[in-house]
Amino acid sequence: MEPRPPGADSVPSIPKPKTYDLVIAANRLPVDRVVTESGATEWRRSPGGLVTAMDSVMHTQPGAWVGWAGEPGSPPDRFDEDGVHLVPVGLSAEEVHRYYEGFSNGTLWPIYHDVIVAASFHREWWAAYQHVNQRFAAAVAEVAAPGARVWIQDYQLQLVPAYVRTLRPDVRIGWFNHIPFPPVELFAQLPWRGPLLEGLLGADFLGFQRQADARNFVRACRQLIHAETRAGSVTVTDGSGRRVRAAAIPISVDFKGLEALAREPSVTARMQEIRRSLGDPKLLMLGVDRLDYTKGIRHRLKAYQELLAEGRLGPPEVTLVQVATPSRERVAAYQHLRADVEQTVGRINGDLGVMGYPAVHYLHHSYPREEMAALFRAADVMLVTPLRDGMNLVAKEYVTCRFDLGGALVLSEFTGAWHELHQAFSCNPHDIEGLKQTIMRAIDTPAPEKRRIMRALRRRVAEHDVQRWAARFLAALDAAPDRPEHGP
Ligand code: ADQ
Repeated sequence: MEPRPPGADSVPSIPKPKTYDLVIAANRLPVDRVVTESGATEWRRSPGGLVTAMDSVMHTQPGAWVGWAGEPGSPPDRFDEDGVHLVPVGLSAEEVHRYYEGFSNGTLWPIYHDVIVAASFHREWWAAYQHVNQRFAAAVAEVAAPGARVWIQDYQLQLVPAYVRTLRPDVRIGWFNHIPFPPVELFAQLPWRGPLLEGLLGADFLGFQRQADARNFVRACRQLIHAETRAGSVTVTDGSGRRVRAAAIPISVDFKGLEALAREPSVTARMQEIRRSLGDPKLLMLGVDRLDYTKGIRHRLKAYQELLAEGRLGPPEVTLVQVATPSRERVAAYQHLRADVEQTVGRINGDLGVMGYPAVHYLHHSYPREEMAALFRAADVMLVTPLRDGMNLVAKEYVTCRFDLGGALVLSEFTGAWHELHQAFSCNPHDIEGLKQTIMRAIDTPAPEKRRIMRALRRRVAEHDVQRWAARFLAALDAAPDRPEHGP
């Protein structure tokens, strides 16, 4: 036996990174970097449904979250925040342009939303998408404990499931699509349709907002890569016989938390102040959206404009508040949309406003949750009119805040939310005449009937909240693995 070198026992080993039984991967980390008044940098939790949902599953077991910190350049070191281990993934400015603004939001987003605007195809965007997805997968592989559950989010990371499987065949991989999955006729336009499907098939379980989305995915696998499929599952084409499950698990909101916030006396006071500051209108209508061409803001404004022009509605009795959160401001289609919406608002106010009472109050800001809750409570009619939307959480947030059973929800048939909230005042936003009639019906329906509708809508959201969504997803992921050596 070789003599051991002196001091061998005391040679320090390089510490391995800590690993976690649950790893989330999402395009963004759940925090934003803020610079305080003293010039110090700190991280603040970005409030959002996904963060709340993950709180509910991470309080029993510590988890890690892999994502981009939101600014180009080298990433900050890993750190812990509110009991979650955050693993920043770095993106160069060029990658932000090609992977995020380009492939994710200029190629995939339009194709997955019915090509409301034309999609752009660029090979260098696709190359960047692949590289960035590989980097996310490497970060996941490094922090996942043996046999961990890995939950990948959304359309920006569709190749991550297969990359992770190659690096870490021991982990269990789930992916959830927050946006629609398009019909095969549209998906087939993508020059990289095969690799995208193969990327997703690296998962054990794929979750979608609607059954129709899961069906579209299964059909795309059958028609475009000739995979063997059954209702709700696809057999991968690598000859292993492994089956991947695909099912609908619709996302929701934190019903209890948001309702408690809406009941706060400060929110009630703010709600009254909002109505007063708008001149105490008899009827307040509200739209709240990211400024995105999928949200049907132009169609909504057109219907409203015609109702005003026909004298069926008008200020000072009636007003519309349209809150439009700034979004993807470096993408051309979003710049055009903003210019168009702002011009239309200007025209409506110029033609149809009265002194001191604009017909539309347009706000291009992001607001804290308290302000949103106050706005929802103040609104007599909530207009949710997307042309296509995976779910639309605004619809669910509105009914959550209406514990008084007041208000009326106008909801587009083309949202995932409509499949759960079909008692709402349904509309097809492409049909401007029909949309006008629906708005008038939402206004004119007697209060007792509106209360009955609101009670039914609230019951649905209360029973299917975001905590239940996360628990259902993870239960489906645990049940999913279907390896030939273990499976039937
Ligand atoms: P989004 O397209 O961003 O999400 P949505 O579901 O409506 O759409 O969620 C927007 C969120 O931002 C809501 O929580 C809303 O309250 C908030 N918000 C909007 N405007 C705001 C403002 N001015 N200030 C502060 N907050 C504001 C994607 C899909 C959706 C899917 C979600 C979740 O496109 O279809 O419902 O993911 O899966």
